[in-house]
Amino acid sequence: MGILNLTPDSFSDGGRLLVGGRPDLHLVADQAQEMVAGGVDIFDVGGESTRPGAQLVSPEEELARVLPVVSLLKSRFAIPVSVDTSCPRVIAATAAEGADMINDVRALTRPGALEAAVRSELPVCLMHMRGEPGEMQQLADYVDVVAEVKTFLRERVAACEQAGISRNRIAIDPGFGFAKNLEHNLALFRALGEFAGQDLPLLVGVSRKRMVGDLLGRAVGERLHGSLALALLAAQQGARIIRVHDVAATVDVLKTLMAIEGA
Ligand code: YH5
Repeated sequence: MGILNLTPDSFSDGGRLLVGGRPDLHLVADQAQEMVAGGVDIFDVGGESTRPGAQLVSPEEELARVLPVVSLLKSRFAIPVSVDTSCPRVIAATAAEGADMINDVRALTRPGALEAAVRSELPVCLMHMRGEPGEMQQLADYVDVVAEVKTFLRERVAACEQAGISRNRIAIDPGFGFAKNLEHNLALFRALGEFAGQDLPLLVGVSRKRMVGDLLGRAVGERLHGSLALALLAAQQGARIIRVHDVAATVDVLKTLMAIEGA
C-alpha cells in the first residue's frame, strides 16, 4: 500500500504534493506513477494529519484535498484506492467517486462513520488508537498492550459485523505509534503473528515512523533501511498489507520473501 499524503504537514512527507494548500494533480499523478512503476497494489490517500498536535481538519477541507485525487487516480490507474479518513462525509463522497476501501485510524468510531461505511459497501481497515492525535501519547499506558489492542479490535470487528459489514470486508491494524511508546510498539510487533492468526487480513504501517527512529537513532529522512527491515519482519509474521512511503524498495524486499517462501 503506497502512501499519498495530501496534508500540508511537513513533519514526515507532508506538503510535497500540495501547491497553495491544495493537491497539485500533476505532482500527485507523477508520485502515483512512480509507485505503479515500483509495483504498488493499493494507493492510500489521506487528507487529515494524525501527527501528534496536528490541527483537526474540517470535512470541507479534507474533501477538497482528497476527492480530486481519488477522481484522478480512478481515471488514470487500474489500482485500488484506499481513503485514509474518519469522516462520514468523506467516506460517502469518495465512495461515490469510486474509492475501493476505507482506512480509518479511528476504526469507524466517529458518529456516523460506521453507518457511512456500511452504506458505501466498501472494505474497511480498522486501526487501534486511543484518544485524538493531540493527546494520544499521554494515553500510552497499558497493563498488557497486546491483549488490550486485541480486545479493542475484536470489539470493533463485532460492531462492524453487527452493523452489516461482513467479515470478509474487514482488515485489522494494531496502529503502530498511535498512543504507543517504543516498548508498546515492540510488544505489538513481536505479537504480529497472533494478530495475523485471527483470520482477518492484517495491515501494518511503520514506514518512517518514530519507532524506526527510536530503534536506530535516525532522523525521519534516514529511516528507509529500518522501515524495510520491519516491512519484511511484518510480512514474515503474516501481515498481508504493508503501508509504506517507499514502494519500489519495499516491493523488492517482499518479492525476496515471497520467493523464499514459495508463495
Ligand atoms: C497506520 O499505521 N498511519 S498516518 C509519522 C511518521 C511517519 C508516518 C515521520 N495512517 C497508519 O503514516 N493507517 C497513518 O513519522 C495509517 N495504519 C493505518 N491503517 C501516520 C503515518 C506516519 C506518522
